[in-house]
Amino acid sequence: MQAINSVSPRTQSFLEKEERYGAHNYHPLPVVLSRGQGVHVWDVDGKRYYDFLSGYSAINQGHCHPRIMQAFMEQAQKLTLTSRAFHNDKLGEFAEYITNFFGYNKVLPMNSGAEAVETGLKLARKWGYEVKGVVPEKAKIVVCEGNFHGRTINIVSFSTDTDSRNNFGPFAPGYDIIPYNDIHALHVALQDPNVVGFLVEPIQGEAGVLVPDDGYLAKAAELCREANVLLIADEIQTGLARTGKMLACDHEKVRPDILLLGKALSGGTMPVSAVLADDEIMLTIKPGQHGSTYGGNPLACSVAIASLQVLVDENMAGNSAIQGEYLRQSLKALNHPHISIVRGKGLFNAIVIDHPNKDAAWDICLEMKENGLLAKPTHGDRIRFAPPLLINRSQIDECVDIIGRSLAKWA
Ligand code: IF1
Repeated sequence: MQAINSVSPRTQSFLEKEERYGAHNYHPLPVVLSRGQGVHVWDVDGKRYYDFLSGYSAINQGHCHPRIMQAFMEQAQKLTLTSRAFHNDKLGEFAEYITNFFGYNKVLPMNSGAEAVETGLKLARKWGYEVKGVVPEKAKIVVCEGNFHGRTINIVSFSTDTDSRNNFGPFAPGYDIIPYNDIHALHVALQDPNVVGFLVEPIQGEAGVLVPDDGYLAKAAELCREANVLLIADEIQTGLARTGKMLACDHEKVRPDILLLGKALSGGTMPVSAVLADDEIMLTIKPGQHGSTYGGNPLACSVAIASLQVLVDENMAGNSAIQGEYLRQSLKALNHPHISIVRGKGLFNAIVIDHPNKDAAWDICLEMKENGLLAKPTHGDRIRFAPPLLINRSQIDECVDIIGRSLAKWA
């Protein structure tokens, strides 16, 4: 069945310009957004939508949060970039704030998520050689099948997704890929004395919100500790209240040795990422050995402090837990024959569409767009539902109604 796909001439003109002049590295829904506030976005024709992607969880605090905007604007008028060749009056304040917030000795600020991941991997190797005493050039990092950690050549070197890798080789060595959610496989991999780190997403996002078994992360942390291997948690998507706790690791009281944050660290205003670790690890990197022009810039630092403070002051983790549970219950109550799975934690959720038409998930997303809700399919048959964390119960009711109506003709 073909979903309605009405696109105004105005929208069409934006689509054509992007298509003509922009690289074709994405396949977006045909909607052109020009405004956002809280849980809503508006397109160029003035139509309002619920945002159920939240910029891949960068907009946890909601679009254009007033306090984050205020921090952004105040700092933007004073000082935006010094480079790390000089000090600025915000970096120390941010470093103190975020290390106290998460309980680590030190922070290393970067920009994109991929840069935070690269930093974590470099730290693990340096620690491996200089503290653990691994033979030069032999360090190995264990990663999981179905991972998503970014798009650099090094990171796609250990991706298992064909699209991410195809014709981008040669790839970087030094990675051992094991199945996700498989403690035995981890146990076996950790027997190799050259392993310095285990890089893992507490919940796999790109894979379609794959929640591992209860206890997986805690057990993995224990095995890493026993093997003297660093647990590197990629909380770039799962962190910052998305799953109903400040960190997804908090569900199992796990404290990673290296914590990677990004996305919502800036409330969606600009790329801000951070790597947190204790001195034994962080101080292996000396002046001149790693960095970035924009990392730790005063604008990013001011925005990051506000973004974290808003999460706490508005109890977004608590709301994420409550509304997430309610959303999953309500989706299950739809009892739809083509929704085979509803899964997630907090407001990090996905449904799996079971339908003979392999474009069904895409067509359902087009239908939901017509009805005022934006979500994006992944891996063909999965649709992520991850609204901003300030969504309330009556808005969830409205959204589930939209989802139900959009699915109606597929029954
Ligand atoms: C794209 C997915 C989400 C991430 C984790 C690191 C990064 C990401 C766990 C890198 C980024 C993105 C990037 C975005 C699509 C997206 C995504 F579907 F591909 F998997 F969110 F679910 N670690 N995730 O999820 O962060 O360098 O992008 O700042 O279009 O590539 P980045």
